[in-house]
Amino acid sequence: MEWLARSVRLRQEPERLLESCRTVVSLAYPYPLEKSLTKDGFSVARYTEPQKEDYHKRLGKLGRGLAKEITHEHPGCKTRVCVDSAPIMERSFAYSSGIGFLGKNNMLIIPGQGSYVFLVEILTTALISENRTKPMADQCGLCTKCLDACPTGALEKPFLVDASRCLSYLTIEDPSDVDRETGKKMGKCFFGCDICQEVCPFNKEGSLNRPALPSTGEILGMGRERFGEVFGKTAFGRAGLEKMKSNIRALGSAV
Ligand code: B12
Ligand code: SF4
Ligand code: SF4
Repeated sequence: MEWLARSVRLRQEPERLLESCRTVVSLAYPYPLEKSLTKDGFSVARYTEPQKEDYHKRLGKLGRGLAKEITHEHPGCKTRVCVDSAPIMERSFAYSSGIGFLGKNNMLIIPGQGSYVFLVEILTTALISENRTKPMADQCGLCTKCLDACPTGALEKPFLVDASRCLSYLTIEDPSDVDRETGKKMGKCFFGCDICQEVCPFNKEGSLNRPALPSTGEILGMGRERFGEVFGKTAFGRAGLEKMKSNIRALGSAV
């Protein structure tokens, strides 16, 4: 992920994304605790919400609706909406805006809500200064559950994720196949990883899992056209059919 290192400065300077930017409005949008399962009991990360359109598009639309309200209140101002789509450090801005604290698992955690939230920013040239809250103090205390539970050791130490070992990177972003050793660490989940959030006491327990996906066998048998029909508009569309198939093959359990 060299692109990440190359854009660190840009990520901290929103005025490079929107000239004369004076305010960053940070928003968090929750997604369900429920885990989506395949008919044969395998799972995917919760953020994927496979019944819905990819969150980048969905939340982009919502964000642009809010941006219009800002323009209405501050005529002539410019706005830009970012949802995981622009080089901006979303968690840092969310933290600075006081909507949550950063957990040792690197996630933005909102006490009472947890970390299963997407982050969205509205950059604007308008100066909006009402209701500014202070950054929230760390609430992890002595807990190290996420560090202890990470199956690959990607969570090397508090606040540091080594992307090259993170199952989320390996099963979504990395174009190469997941090796069998890593596959064994994936448990039942073949797309993304929620382990360092599942163990976190700030995320409520007891959600029902729902069988919302075709079986792994059916996915393995899909052609491009069928994949497009079933998953084309979802978060899986970005990774593509071949990556999903390769992840399924890598699972430690016999599929
Ligand atoms: C690249 C990326 C990844 C890479 C991570 C690479 C890396 N090492 O950061 C990979 C593919 C591994 C990944 C995985 C996941 N990601 Co991701 N990812 C991003 C992305 C696009 C950029 C992150 C980035 O800039 N990283 C660089 C580092 C330097 O910055 P950082 O992540 O913000 O983390 C730093 C801060 O926490 C920082 N810090 C900053 N200020 C402060 C202040 C204090 C006081 C402290 C203590 C710390 C602190 O310490 C960290 C440095 O190590 C963001 C969207 C965005 N544009 O920000 C989404 C984003 C961070 N991901 C998100 C999600 C949901 C995930 C997954 C949960 C997906 C999944 N279920 O599989 C996992 C979780 C892994 C984990 N534990 O972090 C959400 C997080 C929402 C939230 N509640 O925090 C984001 C914000 C996308 C979104 N718009 O919703 N992701
Ligand atoms: S998402 Fe999974 S692999 Fe990545 S840091 Fe968290 S527990 Fe470790
Ligand atoms: S599991 Fe514990 S240490 Fe990790 S983020 Fe949650 S409260 Fe913090």
